[in-house]
Amino acid sequence: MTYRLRDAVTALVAGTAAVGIAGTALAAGVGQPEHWQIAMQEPVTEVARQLHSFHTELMWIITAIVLFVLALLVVVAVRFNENANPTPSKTSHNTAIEIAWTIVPVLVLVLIAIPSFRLLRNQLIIPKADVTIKTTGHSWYWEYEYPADQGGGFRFDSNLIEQADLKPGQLRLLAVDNEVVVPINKVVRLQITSADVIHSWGVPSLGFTMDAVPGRLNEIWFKAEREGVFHGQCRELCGQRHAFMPIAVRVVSEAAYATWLTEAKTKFASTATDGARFADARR
Ligand SMILES: [Cu+2]
Repeated sequence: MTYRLRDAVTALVAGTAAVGIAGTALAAGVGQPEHWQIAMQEPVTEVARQLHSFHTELMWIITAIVLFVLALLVVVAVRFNENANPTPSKTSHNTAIEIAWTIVPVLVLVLIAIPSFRLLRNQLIIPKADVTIKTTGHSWYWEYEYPADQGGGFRFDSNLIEQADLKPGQLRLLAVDNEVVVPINKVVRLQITSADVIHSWGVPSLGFTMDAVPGRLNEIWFKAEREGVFHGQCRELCGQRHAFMPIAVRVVSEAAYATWLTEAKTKFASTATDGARFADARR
């Protein structure tokens, strides 16, 4: 019994220490997972930072509750076992305690709800967008469309690079042939839908995940504060190749974005004929 108790306490202390560290030093991976990572990937948007601090706050609350319950269990085991307390009390009700153990959890939930709803509001209320992009989930790849009125007017597919074709530096199962390119420090509104089953577009460093549902247009937004490539994956179990439809967002300077737009217009399919295409499809 004693060694089990000691193990439990050791595990709890280690867990608590990990939680503390996870909030700061071991936040690992910029835009990608890393070996032995125990914390979330580094945030590159305000919302992702808020998500992380909310996560850390919750871990402290959970840890306090676990330690409190553990302390109660220890008291019960030590003071009220058969040897220490041969004649048990026949008490079955205590109004004061019953009121307390109803109200205290309610207060804890309210305490959690306030920052939670604040975060949801920040995620769901989309600020005025500088760039709008639409993505469509397909089984099993992502399609991106840059509307003509945003300086785009093209669309392309973003497919996984198979392991045999990886170049040095490209990540297995995360690298794609065509990355979504967005400018740094600009509000990007991403419209998300699906052409077949439910997928989900999510990039941990950006702090967003959103379902891609056929027949529905969902929206998220992000304002990336750092240049680089940020990886994500489909986050809805969507079928056989669910694990093979990664997401790669490349954040670049405004000048580089303008250059990329010009190149992309010649490289990718134009959306100018979409009206005719869909009319054809309906016939
Ligand atoms: Cu999917």
